[in-house]
Amino acid sequence: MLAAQRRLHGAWPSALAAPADRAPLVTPRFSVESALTDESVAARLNPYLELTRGRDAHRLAPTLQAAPVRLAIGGLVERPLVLDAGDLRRLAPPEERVYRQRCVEGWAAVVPWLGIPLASVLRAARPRPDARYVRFVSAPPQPLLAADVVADLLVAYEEALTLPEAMNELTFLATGIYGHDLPLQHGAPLRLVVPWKYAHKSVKALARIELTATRPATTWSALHADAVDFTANVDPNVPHARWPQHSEKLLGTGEIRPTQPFNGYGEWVAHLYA
Ligand SMILES: Nc1nc2c(c(=O)[nH]1)N[C@H]1C(S)=C(S)[C@@H](COP(=O)(O)O)O[C@H]1N2
Ligand SMILES: [Mo]
Repeated sequence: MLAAQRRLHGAWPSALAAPADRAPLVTPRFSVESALTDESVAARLNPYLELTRGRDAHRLAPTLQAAPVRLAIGGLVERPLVLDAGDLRRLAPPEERVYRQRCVEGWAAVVPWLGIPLASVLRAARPRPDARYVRFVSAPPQPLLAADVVADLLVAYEEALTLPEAMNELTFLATGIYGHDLPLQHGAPLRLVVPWKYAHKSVKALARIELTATRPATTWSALHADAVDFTANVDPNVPHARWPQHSEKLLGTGEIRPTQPFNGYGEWVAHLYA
């Protein structure tokens, strides 16, 4: 599996590709037991509330253009930053990470991301001692739709983590997927990936990060009366009103498998909640 992953995404033409076009580091300690989800399947079931109320963001992708990477980090930091792709590349070597993905609606996938740890960006901004939460805000590509359709869509999507969650080595900023830059429906040009949490925490088209002292409001809980709690850790033992959580269905193969606590990442994150 590992050797196959290495070959799969050898040279990576992407926003984060090193000048000499070196392959990204593969991060084997996070590798996953099951096969990658077929890319054509993963790229066709994409909740994206700024673009559509359906799951079909890929249909809109051809009519949209992703902005270049531009990430602002502010709030309770010593050093507010605005970073482009070159800045991110200088902060940390790009890595390829194969992560499990789990949506609260019950589907799961296994996806290879390219990016850098979020912690390297946060450290560069130097969080102040009073910072306790990290807020993430999207700036999606503007849909070229009729005004009455647009009125029903979100202008921006917001999520948040605690600072220790955001600093965890698993928390990832991705510019690429399956060996190329992110397509629009997966969150171009830059997205958050938090693999031990339900995927609504993983903000697409991430543009702004703000460190705060109090817990920020989040889009998912504002929209859904039956939303999971703020933490939104994948947990088979916490039932959900609408979707069973003890098992999950893999995209593509349709395999039903048991849901794992922390989506299988307890080794890295269980201590955060002990
Ligand atoms: N900006 C933004 N990010 C978002 C969403 C969204 O609506 N807008 N949906 C979330 C949800 S509910 C899921 S399941 C994942 C899906 O990511 P994927 O389409 O790359 O699989 O994106 C998350 N990130
Ligand atoms: Mo989701």
